[in-house]
Amino acid sequence: MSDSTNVNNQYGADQIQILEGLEAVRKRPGMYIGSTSSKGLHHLVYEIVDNSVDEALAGYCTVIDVQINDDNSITVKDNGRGIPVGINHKAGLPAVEVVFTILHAGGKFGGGGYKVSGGLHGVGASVVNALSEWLEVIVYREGKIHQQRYERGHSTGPLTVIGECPEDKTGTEVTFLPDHQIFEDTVYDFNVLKTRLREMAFLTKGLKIVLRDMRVKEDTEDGEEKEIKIKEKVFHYEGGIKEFVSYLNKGDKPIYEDIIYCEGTVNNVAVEVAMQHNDAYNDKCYGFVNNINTPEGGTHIEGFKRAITKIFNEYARNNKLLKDSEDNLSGEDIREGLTAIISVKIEEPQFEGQTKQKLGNTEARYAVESVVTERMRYYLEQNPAVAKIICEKSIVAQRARAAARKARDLARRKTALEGASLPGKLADCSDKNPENCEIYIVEGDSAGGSAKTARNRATQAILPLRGKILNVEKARLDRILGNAEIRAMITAFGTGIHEDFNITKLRYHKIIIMTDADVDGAHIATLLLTFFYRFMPELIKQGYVYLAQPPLYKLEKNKKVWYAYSDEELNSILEEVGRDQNNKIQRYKGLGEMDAEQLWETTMDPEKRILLRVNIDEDTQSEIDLTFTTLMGDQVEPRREFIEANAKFVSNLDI
Ligand code: TSJ
Repeated sequence: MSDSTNVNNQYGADQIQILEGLEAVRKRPGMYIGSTSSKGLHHLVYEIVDNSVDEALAGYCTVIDVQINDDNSITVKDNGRGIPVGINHKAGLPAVEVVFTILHAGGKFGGGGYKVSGGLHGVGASVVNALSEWLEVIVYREGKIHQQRYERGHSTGPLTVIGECPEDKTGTEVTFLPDHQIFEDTVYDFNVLKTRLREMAFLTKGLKIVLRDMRVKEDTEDGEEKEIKIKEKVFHYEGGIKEFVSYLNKGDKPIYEDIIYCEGTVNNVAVEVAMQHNDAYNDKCYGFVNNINTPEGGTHIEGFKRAITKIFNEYARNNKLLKDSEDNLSGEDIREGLTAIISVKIEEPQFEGQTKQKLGNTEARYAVESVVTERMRYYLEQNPAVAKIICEKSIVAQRARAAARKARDLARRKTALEGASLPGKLADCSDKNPENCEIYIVEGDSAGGSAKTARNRATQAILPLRGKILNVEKARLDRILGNAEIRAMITAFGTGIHEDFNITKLRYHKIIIMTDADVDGAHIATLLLTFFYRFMPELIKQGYVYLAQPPLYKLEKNKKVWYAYSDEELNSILEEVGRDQNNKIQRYKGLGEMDAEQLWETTMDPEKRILLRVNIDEDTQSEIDLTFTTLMGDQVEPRREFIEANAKFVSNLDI
């Protein structure tokens, strides 16, 4: 290999061209990383890590270490071969410099394997470099340690040998500080990185990914004390997507022990599928293309669905589990309670659909269908007990679905007949323009009563809900549609559900969940969110759903009143007014303890109230699905964890 320090003479006309390329990235960062919000900020990390994952897929890297440093810079280190340092003749620069300074020059420098970063913004290391205040790369290769530094995309000097290392120590280490001139927010969220890196580890079996947070936490309690609490997570799954499936099924009861696994390559499309049924009713089939989630599905998912529908019908017929007179099982019947990961690796993925998250390649459909058909047929022959359990569950699902269809037809006809007949418990508002209108879904009749008295009758409707809300994760459609509280919500909203859903018929542009500020209240709120998420996801996606924030404390002093929505706020109010004996502090245990006037003042008055808007980040879709099911499942522990972590669904303070 050539001496990598000897590149000074290479700086010339080419370099100017290159820098112009990266200036384009700084001018329109959104074009390259989607956005300059927190999402884009985190994307920088994935963009770098993808390169190390490629090296792992090529068979040369076993460990990737990701560290959030104290200044919110990120270090990604792998034990791969090290980015080549020899001169790339086309650019006249060391290959590593080309990687960081030429747009679209990520990834391949010979050698086979798939380029993983095939997603929407898979544009590589040069984009990260362009959007970083500074970036440093260190390459361990051929017994030497090579280093180069860049500032806002410009190298500050040539690639330099800064030391020696054992011949067998190889790898790449990159540290970058996202540019505060570009990003609105430059603070990394450990949990966001954790979710994606865990997913990557599941999708690349055997690869170990470590995530560490080195940021100093200031201990505000004691004022002066600074303390370092190093958070570290290690993701390493020898079972790969099989372990992903059991992780996703954590909150549910599997109905058989195996995780069924199929693997194969057809026409250069590598297919890997893992699946298991649990006793729930929803279907959780997640597709990945080159390790990137495809929330909109696509040909790989279609191939999977076709294969299992065909194979299970064939098996059920051949083994007389399904009589000749009976209808075929539908795909939905077979997928009831199914958790599956469908992962394909493909050379040139084509993404389509509104958000470019749907796989379009037809060869992926064929590859998944053939691999799954062949392997699954064999598996069922070898495991008749499991085959029978799945067929029987599907047959029950088929019958339930027929009953549900009847119930739904009935419900549909009823709404048609009754026209706009609204639920009796609803105190509707008089304004008929949905943009002005809001509906409060209130836990309990007594709080509902206060809310009805307190409200602004023109624009605020109140729907009190009684008792427990049905857990839609644990019930079939016929029961869900038979539930009075759920029917009341559906008719009040006016949108219909599922395939009948029509957002333009929504009667209120704010749907506000108002529950007690305690664990039970949080649970009820989550049951409601789950219902919306499963049956009317557009309500959440388009930002119509809110959580009301009732106060926790009322403080009275000298006939003046303060409300506090958190312990911190109570303390700061006390600091201000003085901590005297005659302070009267009331802790609200529930909405019911407030009279109408207080409820209006603290929670319902649009001028003063605090609302939290509920939203879903498309990137964390599978995580949210998991969290909903974890919460709603049978196990108690994950449920508690969720309630504590509930805040993560909800952002966007809307005051
Ligand atoms: F994105 C990046 F460039 F910044 C980056 C690349 C960041 C990190 C942390 C690691 C990497 C990276 C690249 N790790 N491993 C590699 N491997 C190669 O670039 C490589 C090495 C050898 C050969 C070969 O054919 O000999 C080919 C390649 C692509």
